[in-house]
Formats: sequence, structure tokens, C-alpha cells
Amino acid sequence: MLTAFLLPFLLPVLTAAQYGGAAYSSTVSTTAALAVPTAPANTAGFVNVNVGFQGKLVYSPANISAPVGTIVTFYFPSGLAHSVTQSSFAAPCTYLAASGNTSAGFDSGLQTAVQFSINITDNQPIWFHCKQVQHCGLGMVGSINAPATGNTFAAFQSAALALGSSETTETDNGPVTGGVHGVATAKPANTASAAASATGSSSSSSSGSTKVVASACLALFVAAVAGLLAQF
Ligand SMILES: *[C@@H]1O[C@H](CO)[C@@H](O)[C@H](O)[C@H]1NC(C)=O
Ligand SMILES: *[C@@H]1O[C@H](CO)[C@@H](O)[C@H](O)[C@H]1NC(C)=O
Ligand SMILES: *[C@@H]1O[C@H](CO)[C@@H](O)[C@H](O)[C@H]1NC(C)=O
Ligand SMILES: [Cu+2]
Repeated sequence: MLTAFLLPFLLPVLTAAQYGGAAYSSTVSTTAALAVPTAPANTAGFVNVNVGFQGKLVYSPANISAPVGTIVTFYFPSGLAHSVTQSSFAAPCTYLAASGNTSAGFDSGLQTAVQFSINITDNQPIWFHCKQVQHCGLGMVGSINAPATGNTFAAFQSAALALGSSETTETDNGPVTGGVHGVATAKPANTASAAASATGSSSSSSSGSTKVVASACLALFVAAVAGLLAQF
């Protein structure tokens, strides 16, 4: 089918249209609409990470070093929904499901304007990615305690980029706590209220799933247009 053939090529265009082309440009100009994440400076025992730093498809930093007991907190921007979704070195863009003796990975779910924390439980590597359509295949991945040789962060990101537009689109069923080598002990919390209240409520955001539905509708629309065009 021509539509099925065209869709992988249309998806980057679709995604760019949805989020604005700036996210795909290496030089992002500062505009009023650009949501700037607000990760505070690190303090002892805490590592803070900007998700979608400066509107780009990156975690900053992406190759994180964090000893056992460190709280790694991800700060999400308000504009564009991203996720912090645990995966494996072997399958960078696939959620780490439970198997055998291994428990399931953590997943923030698609979120905006929240913070999400992982407590590091051992010194083994933790691999994660963004489940937003195409983001992982465009290199939006990160690691915690990746080794300096062998299965490095660079190798992990290369593997994600190699998947490219053949990345399988993941469903978003909302946040998943727990994890492997590091655990999320709470669902993402609204950044503003978390900052305002030291008690840290764990209300979750439903905006992510809304955006997935909107994204899916847009994809169907583009597919329909592609189908129409194919008839001429
Ligand atoms: C992180 O986990 C360790 C043990 O698993 C626990 O002792 C520690 O209190 C946790 N840190 C926070 C901030 O919850
Ligand atoms: C689970 O752990 C047990 C005991 O450690 C081991 O015998 C078994 O092979 C493990 N199963 C898997 C699927 O790894
Ligand atoms: C990632 O960070 C580790 C330290 O945690 C370092 O040894 C390694 O060289 C870094 N890898 C890359 C590709 O930056
Ligand atoms: Cu993303």
C-alpha cells in the first residue's frame, strides 16, 4: 500500500508540524513560545536533568553518573510532551517489560511541566528513552552509570539512531513506578506545586494521554491525505 509506504516518510514532517520545526533544528532560536525547563543546580545526593533542553530532543545531561542512593530528578518542559521510559541496552526504544526474575522498568508516561524522580538502587547501568513519536529514533535517550567502554552511552544512542524512523510507536498508559537498578517511588508531580510544597504530592497528569490521542488523530488525517493524493 502506498499509504503504508509513505507514512514513515510523513511522520517526521507530521511530528515537526505538531511541535514546530525548531525541535529538529540544531540551532534553536529563542522565542517566547519556547518552554525552558528549569532543573535546579545539583546538590549533594541529587542530580537534576532537563528534559527537552532548549526545545531539543535531548536529556541534559544524557550520560548521568549517580552513586547508589542518589535521587535523579527529571524536569519536563511545559510545551512538548516527553517521557523518561526505562529500556534496555539491547532495545533502546522499547519499554523494559517484566520478564523472568526482572521487574518492569519505570516510566514517567508522556508528560509536560512535571518532575519525576528515580532513586538509584545499585551501580548497574540504567538505560532510558523518550516514548514520544519518533523521539527515541532521533536520539532522545539517556543513561545512568553507563560504563566507559563496551556498552557506552554513545553506543546506546547510536543503536537508537540506527532504529530511526523504523522505531515502533509505543502506547502510553500513564506513569509506572518501580524500576530496575533505580526506582521511581512516586508518579510525576506537577513542577509548580512540587516547588511550592515540600511535601511533594504525587498527582499525575493526564495531558500526556490526551496528546497521544491528538497525535494519533493527526497521524490518521495525514494517512488519509496521503491516500487521497495517491489516487491522483
Ligand atoms: C533511596 O532508597 C534507599 C534504599 O533503597 C533509601 O534508604 C533512601 O531513603 C531513598 N531515598 C529517598 C530520598 O527516598
Ligand atoms: C530466576 O532466579 C532463579 C534463582 O535465582 C533462577 O534459578 C532462574 O533461572 C531465574 N529465572 C530467570 C528466567 O532468569
Ligand atoms: C559517560 O559517563 C561515564 C561516567 O559515568 C564516562 O566514563 C563515559 O566516558 C561517558 N560516556 C560517554 C559516551 O560520554
Ligand atoms: Cu521526547
